[in-house]
Amino acid sequence: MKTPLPRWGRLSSALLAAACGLLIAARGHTEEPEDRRGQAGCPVRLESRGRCAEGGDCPVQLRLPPLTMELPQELGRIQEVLKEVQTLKDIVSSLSKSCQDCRLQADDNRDPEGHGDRGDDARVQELESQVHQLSSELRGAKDEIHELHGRLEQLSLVNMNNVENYVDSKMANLTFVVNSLDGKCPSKCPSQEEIQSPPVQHLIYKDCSDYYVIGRRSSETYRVTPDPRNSSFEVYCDMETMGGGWTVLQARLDGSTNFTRTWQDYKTGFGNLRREFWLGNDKIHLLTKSKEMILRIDLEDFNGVKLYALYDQFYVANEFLKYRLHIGSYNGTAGNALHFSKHYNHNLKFFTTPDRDNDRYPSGNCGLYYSSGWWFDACLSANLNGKYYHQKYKGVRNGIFWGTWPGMNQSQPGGYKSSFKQAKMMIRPKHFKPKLGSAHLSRYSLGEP
Ligand SMILES: *[C@@H]1O[C@H](CO)[C@@H](O)[C@H](O)[C@H]1NC(C)=O
Ligand SMILES: *[C@@H]1O[C@H](CO)[C@@H](O)[C@H](O)[C@H]1NC(C)=O
Ligand SMILES: *[C@@H]1O[C@H](CO)[C@@H](O)[C@H](O)[C@H]1NC(C)=O
Ligand SMILES: *[C@@H]1O[C@H](CO)[C@@H](O)[C@H](O)[C@H]1NC(C)=O
Ligand SMILES: *[C@@H]1O[C@H](CO)[C@@H](O)[C@H](O)[C@H]1NC(C)=O
Ligand SMILES: [Ca+2]
Repeated sequence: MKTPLPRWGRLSSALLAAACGLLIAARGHTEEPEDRRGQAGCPVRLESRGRCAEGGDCPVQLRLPPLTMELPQELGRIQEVLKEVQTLKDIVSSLSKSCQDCRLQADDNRDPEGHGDRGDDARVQELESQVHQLSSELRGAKDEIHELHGRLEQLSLVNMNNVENYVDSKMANLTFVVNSLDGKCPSKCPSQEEIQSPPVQHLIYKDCSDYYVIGRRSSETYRVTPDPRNSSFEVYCDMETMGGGWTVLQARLDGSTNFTRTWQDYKTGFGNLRREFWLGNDKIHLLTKSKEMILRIDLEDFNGVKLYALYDQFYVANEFLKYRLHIGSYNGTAGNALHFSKHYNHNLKFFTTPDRDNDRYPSGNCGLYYSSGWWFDACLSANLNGKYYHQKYKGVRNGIFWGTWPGMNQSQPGGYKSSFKQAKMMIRPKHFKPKLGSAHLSRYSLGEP
């Protein structure tokens, strides 16, 4: 005999969603953060289903929670890195050859002492061997990844980022070595022009704090190069808040920029750096990779209340890892809405946009429902990219939202939702020390030993 399975697909997803408390996006009136207290994660469930046969035998369904694992697919990236190493090695050997050619020329029309040239030659060989060593270290990194592959159960995203950073720092070092080789050739070498070598970067401002350090104190746009292998780009620097040196990632102040955008828009950034904008996930990734960063969020509501949140660590992974968010511990006055509770936690979540669903809500797209790109959970206790409302509003809570704001918890389901006048996200190196009161620096002690 055959038990019919009517509408199981739909029924099961509804049950699963209910069991996991994931109905937030589907039902506007259940979206308050505190509605979720007391619910554990989605456990393994055994439940009866369908009509019981005579004699009490009932069909039973075993449900396992979905399992998601991050596989170290940077393996593909490593191949690219090794290719890049080969290219760099080729550059080194052609540079080395051109230096030798050039030395012969130089011997013809210069003083016979020529110690410098011999020194350069030795230097080239030394650098070449360094390059070889580095490339074998890169192979070591590859092995390391293979080993990590074998220990998947212990693998967290943070580990992967460490490996990525390790490889990246080796690459940066290698690039640096090759760049310095570029300046070692005797100056009259004619073939030097033909050699395609990376430009030597003399002054690199990785983020706003580097401009602060050289004495720039006005809040405006500056050009930064967080990673010398990528092109530089403009950022807005806040040189006033809490000592200054902040690179602004996001700003809302008047609703002039639409934040309901595609994955591609959030990737490259949009808006006006002097008003409202999203800097762009690729740039945010490079900035947070170049130095250990802290995050500051400033918020102001329409009653003039201004509060802030500080996170002592902030890292956004690359596009391959879906710009996963990593935040450290909280301090501040606005409350820890990015990590509100076990079930409302934006930390370690992927980026989701209306056209790219990477959230933890199984039956829909939080980005579509809440009209923005964000590191959605299932779905949110904070969303600074929501719509800009000029006053309180009703309906779906798709405005700029910070769940720990004073009075936020009192709003009734279906009632008015509060809105924000200003929001700003910015980062600064963790070990940055603002110079407080630099007046004494201009005083020199003259005459005293
Ligand atoms: C490159 O690596 C070598 C050895 O690992 C180290 O001594 C050197 O300081 C590094 N250079 C840069 C620019 O990081
Ligand atoms: C913002 O952009 C979205 C998607 O293009 C569009 O549907 C929406 O109407 C826009 N909102 C405003 C206020 O222009
Ligand atoms: C940096 O370079 C990588 C690889 O070429 C590219 O995918 C990425 O978009 C670049 N990032 C920026 C901010 O230009
Ligand atoms: C939070 O910040 C304040 C002000 O900077 C500081 O005094 C305090 O020690 C910080 N608390 C923690 C837990 O870091
Ligand atoms: C809202 O939160 C505040 C402080 O977090 C608390 O004192 C108050 O009782 C809460 N109100 C409701 C209705 O839960
Ligand atoms: Ca989803």
